[in-house]
Amino acid sequence: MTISHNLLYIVTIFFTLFQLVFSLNEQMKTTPPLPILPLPSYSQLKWQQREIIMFFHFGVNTFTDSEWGTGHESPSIFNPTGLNANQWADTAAQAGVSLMILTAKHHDGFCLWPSKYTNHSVIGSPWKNGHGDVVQEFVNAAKARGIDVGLYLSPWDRHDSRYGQNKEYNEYYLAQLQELLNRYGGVREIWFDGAKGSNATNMTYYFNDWFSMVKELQSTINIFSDAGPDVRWVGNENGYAGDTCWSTINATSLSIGNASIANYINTGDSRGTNWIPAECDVSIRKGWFWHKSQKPKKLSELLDIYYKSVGRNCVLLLNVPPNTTGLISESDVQTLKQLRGAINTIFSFNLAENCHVEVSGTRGGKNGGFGPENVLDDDHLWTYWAPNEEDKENYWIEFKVKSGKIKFNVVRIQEAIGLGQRVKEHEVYVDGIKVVKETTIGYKRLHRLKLGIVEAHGVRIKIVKAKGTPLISSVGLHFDPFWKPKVDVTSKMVH
Ligand code: FUL
Repeated sequence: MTISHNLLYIVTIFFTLFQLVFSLNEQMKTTPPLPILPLPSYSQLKWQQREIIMFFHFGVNTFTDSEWGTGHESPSIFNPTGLNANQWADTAAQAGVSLMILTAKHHDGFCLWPSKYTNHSVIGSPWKNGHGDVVQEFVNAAKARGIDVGLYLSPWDRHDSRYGQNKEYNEYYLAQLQELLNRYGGVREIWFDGAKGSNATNMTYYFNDWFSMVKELQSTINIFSDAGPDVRWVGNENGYAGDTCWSTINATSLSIGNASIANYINTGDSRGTNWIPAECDVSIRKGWFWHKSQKPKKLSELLDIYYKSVGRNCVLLLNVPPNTTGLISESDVQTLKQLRGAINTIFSFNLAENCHVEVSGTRGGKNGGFGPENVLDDDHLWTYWAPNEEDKENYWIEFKVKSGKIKFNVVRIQEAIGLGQRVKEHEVYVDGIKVVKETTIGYKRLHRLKLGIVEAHGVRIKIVKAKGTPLISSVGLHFDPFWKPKVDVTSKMVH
């Protein structure tokens, strides 16, 4: 071989190697950014995506027209002659609900299942001659429709004589927890409230024992209480989360059942080290139990609740109480149908899809896998726009209408919370005019524009402050025909 042959040989090898490295580089995607702790657990992420959960308050109160039973009710008054849990589950399915929670026992102590540890239950009722089990029927109906179940077992018990004696009552309560969590298959949420009898303020609930037992028996369950450990209370029963709402809190210093924590849990804590997102419990009627004299809330009220719960990074726990027949009243069924219909009307169409999307920058450049196209796909968790870290505090994403204008009044923004909740401050501009200046985003933030309906060429979302790089998983521009702002100042907008 001559020298020139050798040279040619070496050049060819170099060229092939170069091509190989180049093509590998082409295929290689940029890595996702590091998470910002704390993170949600697998079960908390599933819970968050449910958006609406249905609550069923049912028991002796249904028959005595009361909210808090005394504990002295005779089981013989519990007689829901037409009870049909399939109708409850059909109502839930129709409302797009994937989890339904039942009051297995409320403060009156009456058990909707035949507990081995008390006679104060369905055993003593004429319903099915004492052979009925509401919890079982509830579970069967839900499972048949692919709906998950949750249970509420009231710690406060106004019937049982052991209440007030710490050891005896905690043993009784734990025994019932074991019955419920062993007997009825998978339970996805368990609901504990901290209420106590005024005559038994010394009663101590052994929450640590209860929580450990629950986790031992049900691996994918979420435990709800004022302060978690998995889901926290939102601090009120109107269904309203704070305008600022972090999924994080510092839980260790919080005591369950103490009203003084209401404000803290309403907004959460940007510096919280525990991921414990909030659930907004509210009833479709005034009371939690069914009362002949009460009617369901209006659609506009329920939509307001939806925007202030789901639209503020929370899950809505909507109570729909069965009546004395054992059915969900037709007026409630119709109201829920309207609510689901309205939510679908508003959110099934995203006007941002008619727009070009521009951004301040993208992690890993155009082909890195973190481009703005990710905010318009169906994955609201694991595909997201990640801005370029260099653009610190000047992150923006803009939607420009391809032709003409878009008409909308709702802006939806979602963070990729699988990597932590990050955004502290954000703003929305419509054709250059600031229309929203708010704080947190979280899993889902919905802004109904105070201006009312706007017609615009472009919308820009600015992330003003965040813990690290913000990760935006979805954006929507929607039209809500049901919403009428109090003052319509559309005419004041300058285009
Ligand atoms: C509270 C209870 O006192 C109410 O009766 C209702 O069950 C509500 C959901 O929780 O703690």
